[in-house]
Amino acid sequence: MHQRELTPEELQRYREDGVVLVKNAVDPVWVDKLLAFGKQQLSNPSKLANDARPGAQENRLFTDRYLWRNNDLIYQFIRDSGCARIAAQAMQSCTARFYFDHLLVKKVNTSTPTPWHQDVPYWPFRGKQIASIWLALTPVSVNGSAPEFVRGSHQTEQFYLPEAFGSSGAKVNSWTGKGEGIPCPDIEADRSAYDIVGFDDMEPGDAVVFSAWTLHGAPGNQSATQDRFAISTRWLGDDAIWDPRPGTDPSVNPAEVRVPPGQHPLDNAIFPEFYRAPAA
Ligand SMILES: O=C(O)CCC(=O)C(=O)O
Repeated sequence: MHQRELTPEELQRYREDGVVLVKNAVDPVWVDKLLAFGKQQLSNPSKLANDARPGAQENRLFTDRYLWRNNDLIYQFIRDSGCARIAAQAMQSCTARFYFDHLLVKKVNTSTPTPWHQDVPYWPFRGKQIASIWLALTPVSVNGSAPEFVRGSHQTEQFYLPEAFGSSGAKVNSWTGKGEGIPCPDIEADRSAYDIVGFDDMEPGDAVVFSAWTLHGAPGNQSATQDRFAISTRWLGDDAIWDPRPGTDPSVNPAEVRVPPGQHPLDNAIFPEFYRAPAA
Protein backbone atom coordinates (compact mmCIF):
# COMPACT_ATOMS: atom_id res chain seq x y z
CA MET A 1 0.00 0.00 0.00
CA HIS A 2 1.05 3.57 -0.68
CA GLN A 3 2.98 5.25 2.16
CA ARG A 4 3.76 8.93 2.23
CA GLU A 5 6.91 10.87 3.09
CA LEU A 6 6.87 14.56 3.92
CA THR A 7 8.41 16.89 1.36
CA PRO A 8 11.02 19.52 2.37
CA GLU A 9 8.32 22.22 1.95
CA GLU A 10 5.95 20.36 4.29
CA LEU A 11 8.72 19.93 6.85
CA GLN A 12 9.46 23.64 6.70
CA ARG A 13 5.77 24.49 7.27
CA TYR A 14 5.64 22.22 10.33
CA ARG A 15 8.87 23.67 11.70
CA GLU A 16 7.78 27.30 11.26
CA ASP A 17 4.01 27.09 11.84
CA GLY A 18 3.70 24.06 14.16
CA VAL A 19 1.14 22.63 11.72
CA VAL A 20 1.12 21.41 8.14
CA LEU A 21 -1.57 20.17 5.78
CA VAL A 22 -0.56 16.84 4.23
CA LYS A 23 -2.63 15.93 1.18
CA ASN A 24 -3.24 12.20 0.59
CA ALA A 25 -1.46 11.34 3.82
CA VAL A 26 -2.52 7.68 3.78
CA ASP A 27 -3.68 5.14 1.25
CA PRO A 28 -7.43 5.43 0.51
CA VAL A 29 -7.92 1.79 1.55
CA TRP A 30 -7.33 2.84 5.17
CA VAL A 31 -9.76 5.73 4.90
CA ASP A 32 -12.66 3.58 3.71
CA LYS A 33 -12.07 1.01 6.43
CA LEU A 34 -11.66 3.61 9.18
CA LEU A 35 -14.81 5.45 8.16
CA ALA A 36 -16.84 2.23 8.21
CA PHE A 37 -15.36 1.45 11.62
CA GLY A 38 -16.08 4.97 12.93
CA LYS A 39 -19.73 4.70 11.93
CA GLN A 40 -20.06 1.37 13.74
CA GLN A 41 -18.36 2.77 16.81
CA LEU A 42 -21.19 5.29 17.26
CA SER A 43 -23.45 2.45 18.35
CA ASN A 44 -20.72 0.40 19.99
CA PRO A 45 -18.72 2.90 22.06
CA SER A 46 -15.86 1.93 24.36
CA LYS A 47 -15.78 2.87 28.06
CA LEU A 48 -13.67 5.93 27.17
CA ALA A 49 -16.21 7.36 24.73
CA ASN A 50 -17.89 10.73 25.22
CA ASP A 51 -21.23 10.96 23.49
CA ALA A 52 -23.29 14.16 23.79
CA ARG A 53 -26.51 12.67 22.37
CA PRO A 54 -26.41 8.89 21.94
CA GLY A 55 -28.38 7.74 18.90
CA ALA A 56 -29.00 11.26 17.54
CA GLN A 57 -28.52 11.81 13.80
CA GLU A 58 -27.55 15.45 14.23
CA ASN A 59 -26.07 17.87 16.75
CA ARG A 60 -23.97 15.08 18.24
CA LEU A 61 -20.34 15.30 19.33
CA PHE A 62 -18.87 11.83 19.80
CA THR A 63 -15.31 10.93 20.74
CA ASP A 64 -13.66 7.64 21.56
CA ARG A 65 -10.07 6.85 22.47
CA TYR A 66 -7.44 4.13 22.91
CA LEU A 67 -9.22 1.91 20.42
CA TRP A 68 -5.89 0.38 19.30
CA ARG A 69 -5.78 -1.68 22.47
CA ASN A 70 -8.75 -3.82 21.45
CA ASN A 71 -9.26 -3.28 17.76
CA ASP A 72 -7.15 -4.96 15.07
CA LEU A 73 -8.00 -2.44 12.35
CA ILE A 74 -6.84 0.52 14.41
CA TYR A 75 -3.72 -1.38 15.49
CA GLN A 76 -2.86 -2.26 11.89
CA PHE A 77 -3.54 1.29 10.77
CA ILE A 78 -1.13 2.83 13.25
CA ARG A 79 1.48 0.14 12.56
CA ASP A 80 1.27 -0.03 8.75
CA SER A 81 -0.19 3.18 7.30
CA GLY A 82 3.04 5.20 7.31
CA CYS A 83 1.74 7.64 9.94
CA ALA A 84 4.60 6.73 12.28
CA ARG A 85 7.18 7.82 9.70
CA ILE A 86 5.26 11.01 8.91
CA ALA A 87 5.19 11.83 12.63
CA ALA A 88 8.89 11.09 13.09
CA GLN A 89 9.81 13.25 10.11
CA ALA A 90 7.68 16.15 11.32
CA MET A 91 9.05 15.94 14.86
CA GLN A 92 12.62 15.61 13.49
CA SER A 93 12.91 12.51 15.59
CA CYS A 94 14.68 9.21 14.86
CA THR A 95 11.78 7.31 16.39
CA ALA A 96 8.01 7.54 16.70
CA ARG A 97 6.31 5.83 19.60
CA PHE A 98 2.54 5.58 19.69
CA TYR A 99 0.52 7.17 22.47
CA PHE A 100 -3.17 6.92 21.57
CA ASP A 101 -5.82 7.18 18.89
CA HIS A 102 -8.79 9.54 19.13
CA LEU A 103 -11.92 9.15 17.02
CA LEU A 104 -13.55 12.57 16.63
CA VAL A 105 -17.06 12.78 15.19
CA LYS A 106 -19.33 15.76 14.77
CA LYS A 107 -22.62 14.82 13.14
CA VAL A 108 -24.37 17.37 10.91
CA ASN A 109 -25.52 20.55 12.65
CA THR A 110 -23.34 19.99 15.71
CA SER A 111 -23.21 23.30 17.50
CA THR A 112 -20.42 22.40 19.94
CA PRO A 113 -17.06 23.91 19.06
CA THR A 114 -13.81 22.31 20.13
CA PRO A 115 -12.36 24.98 22.45
CA TRP A 116 -8.97 26.50 21.68
CA HIS A 117 -6.34 24.50 23.51
CA GLN A 118 -2.87 23.05 23.45
CA ASP A 119 -2.53 19.26 23.74
CA VAL A 120 0.60 18.83 25.83
CA PRO A 121 -0.88 20.03 29.17
CA TYR A 122 -3.54 17.27 28.92
CA TRP A 123 -1.02 14.50 28.52
CA PRO A 124 1.36 12.81 30.97
CA PHE A 125 4.41 13.65 28.86
CA ARG A 126 6.81 16.49 28.36
CA GLY A 127 8.98 17.23 25.37
CA LYS A 128 8.95 19.24 22.18
CA GLN A 129 8.86 16.17 19.93
CA ILE A 130 5.22 15.27 20.49
CA ALA A 131 2.76 15.52 17.61
CA SER A 132 -0.65 14.50 16.29
CA ILE A 133 -1.89 13.50 12.88
CA TRP A 134 -5.56 14.52 12.44
CA LEU A 135 -6.81 12.47 9.51
CA ALA A 136 -10.02 13.49 7.73
CA LEU A 137 -12.25 10.49 6.96
CA THR A 138 -14.96 12.64 5.33
CA PRO A 139 -14.70 15.81 3.23
CA VAL A 140 -14.37 18.77 5.57
CA SER A 141 -14.03 22.54 5.46
CA VAL A 142 -13.62 24.92 8.39
CA ASN A 143 -17.40 25.48 8.48
CA GLY A 144 -17.78 21.73 8.68
CA SER A 145 -15.43 21.66 11.70
CA ALA A 146 -11.95 21.27 10.25
CA PRO A 147 -9.49 22.31 12.98
CA GLU A 148 -7.87 25.74 13.06
CA PHE A 149 -4.43 26.59 14.43
CA VAL A 150 -2.52 29.61 15.69
CA ARG A 151 0.53 29.63 13.45
CA GLY A 152 3.84 29.60 15.31
CA SER A 153 2.21 29.07 18.73
CA HIS A 154 4.22 25.84 19.19
CA GLN A 155 7.30 27.95 19.86
CA THR A 156 6.11 28.77 23.39
CA GLU A 157 7.29 27.11 26.59
CA GLN A 158 3.97 28.06 28.22
CA PHE A 159 1.37 25.48 29.28
CA TYR A 160 -2.26 26.55 28.88
CA LEU A 161 -4.66 25.01 31.36
CA PRO A 162 -6.63 22.04 30.06
CA GLU A 163 -10.37 22.50 29.90
CA ALA A 164 -13.20 20.01 29.46
CA PHE A 165 -14.44 19.29 25.96
CA GLY A 166 -18.08 18.94 25.04
CA SER A 167 -21.37 20.61 25.76
CA SER A 168 -22.37 18.57 28.78
CA GLY A 169 -19.45 20.03 30.72
CA ALA A 170 -18.98 18.52 34.13
CA LYS A 171 -18.74 14.82 33.31
CA VAL A 172 -16.68 15.19 30.15
CA ASN A 173 -12.95 14.84 30.83
CA SER A 174 -13.63 15.53 34.50
CA TRP A 175 -9.91 15.07 35.24
CA THR A 176 -9.17 18.41 33.60
CA GLY A 177 -9.05 21.55 35.75
CA LYS A 178 -6.33 20.38 38.14
CA GLY A 179 -3.47 20.84 35.74
CA GLU A 180 -0.50 23.10 35.26
CA GLY A 181 -0.58 26.36 33.32
CA ILE A 182 -2.28 29.68 32.78
CA PRO A 183 -5.75 30.12 31.23
CA CYS A 184 -5.81 29.89 27.45
CA PRO A 185 -6.35 33.34 25.89
CA ASP A 186 -9.84 33.96 24.51
CA ILE A 187 -8.78 33.60 20.89
CA GLU A 188 -12.34 33.47 19.58
CA ALA A 189 -13.11 36.87 21.09
CA ASP A 190 -10.22 38.52 19.27
CA ARG A 191 -9.44 36.39 16.22
CA SER A 192 -7.79 39.17 14.26
CA ALA A 193 -5.07 39.42 16.92
CA TYR A 194 -3.88 35.90 16.06
CA ASP A 195 -2.38 34.36 12.96
CA ILE A 196 -5.05 31.70 12.50
CA VAL A 197 -4.83 29.08 9.78
CA GLY A 198 -7.62 26.64 8.89
CA PHE A 199 -7.87 24.23 6.02
CA ASP A 200 -10.87 24.34 3.70
CA ASP A 201 -11.57 21.61 1.20
CA MET A 202 -9.87 18.78 3.04
CA GLU A 203 -10.63 15.49 1.35
CA PRO A 204 -10.82 12.08 3.02
CA GLY A 205 -7.23 10.91 3.45
CA ASP A 206 -5.84 14.44 3.88
CA ALA A 207 -4.31 15.15 7.29
CA VAL A 208 -3.06 17.98 9.41
CA VAL A 209 0.09 17.19 11.33
CA PHE A 210 0.66 19.45 14.32
CA SER A 211 2.80 19.88 17.38
CA ALA A 212 1.27 19.15 20.80
CA TRP A 213 2.28 22.74 21.71
CA THR A 214 0.30 24.41 18.90
CA LEU A 215 -2.89 26.17 19.97
CA HIS A 216 -5.85 24.77 18.06
CA GLY A 217 -9.62 24.42 18.13
CA ALA A 218 -12.48 23.71 15.75
CA PRO A 219 -15.88 25.29 15.18
CA GLY A 220 -19.05 23.25 15.35
CA ASN A 221 -20.14 21.38 12.26
CA GLN A 222 -22.40 23.85 10.46
CA SER A 223 -23.05 21.52 7.53
CA ALA A 224 -26.60 20.18 7.28
CA THR A 225 -25.51 17.37 4.95
CA GLN A 226 -22.00 16.20 5.84
CA ASP A 227 -21.06 14.47 9.07
CA ARG A 228 -17.47 15.02 10.12
CA PHE A 229 -15.44 11.91 10.93
CA ALA A 230 -11.73 12.18 11.77
CA ILE A 231 -9.18 10.17 13.67
CA SER A 232 -6.19 11.70 15.44
CA THR A 233 -3.15 9.61 16.25
CA ARG A 234 -0.74 10.89 18.91
CA TRP A 235 3.01 10.35 18.61
CA LEU A 236 6.00 10.63 20.93
CA GLY A 237 9.47 11.47 19.62
CA ASP A 238 12.96 11.04 21.02
CA ASP A 239 12.79 13.83 23.61
CA ALA A 240 9.40 12.88 25.13
CA ILE A 241 9.56 11.90 28.78
CA TRP A 242 6.93 10.19 30.89
CA ASP A 243 5.53 12.83 33.27
CA PRO A 244 2.30 11.70 34.96
CA ARG A 245 1.46 15.06 36.61
CA PRO A 246 -1.80 15.80 38.45
CA GLY A 247 -4.50 16.93 36.02
CA THR A 248 -3.30 14.89 33.05
CA ASP A 249 -5.24 12.19 31.24
CA PRO A 250 -5.49 9.22 33.63
CA SER A 251 -6.39 6.71 30.90
CA VAL A 252 -2.93 5.19 31.07
CA ASN A 253 -2.51 3.67 34.52
CA PRO A 254 0.89 4.96 35.81
CA ALA A 255 1.28 1.72 37.78
CA GLU A 256 1.35 -0.22 34.52
CA VAL A 257 4.05 1.87 32.89
CA ARG A 258 7.40 0.20 33.30
CA VAL A 259 9.55 3.34 33.21
CA PRO A 260 9.98 5.87 36.01
CA PRO A 261 8.82 9.48 35.56
CA GLY A 262 11.41 11.61 33.82
CA GLN A 263 12.49 8.90 31.40
CA HIS A 264 11.64 8.26 27.77
CA PRO A 265 8.66 5.87 27.71
CA LEU A 266 10.62 2.82 26.55
CA ASP A 267 7.64 0.59 27.08
CA ASN A 268 6.57 -1.26 23.99
CA ALA A 269 3.47 -2.76 25.54
CA ILE A 270 1.94 0.62 26.31
CA PHE A 271 3.82 3.01 23.99
CA PRO A 272 4.94 0.88 21.06
CA GLU A 273 7.70 2.15 18.82
CA PHE A 274 6.35 1.98 15.28
CA TYR A 275 9.12 3.82 13.49
CA ARG A 276 12.87 3.99 13.78
CA ALA A 277 14.93 5.72 11.13
CA PRO A 278 17.35 3.38 9.36
CA ALA A 279 20.91 3.67 10.71
CA ALA A 280 22.92 6.15 8.65
O1 LIG B 1 -11.46 17.31 15.91
C1 LIG B 1 -11.61 18.20 16.74
O2 LIG B 1 -12.67 18.81 16.89
C2 LIG B 1 -10.47 18.60 17.62
C3 LIG B 1 -9.23 17.86 17.34
C4 LIG B 1 -8.19 18.08 18.34
O3 LIG B 1 -8.24 18.96 19.17
C5 LIG B 1 -7.02 17.18 18.32
O4 LIG B 1 -6.98 16.25 17.51
O5 LIG B 1 -6.09 17.41 19.14
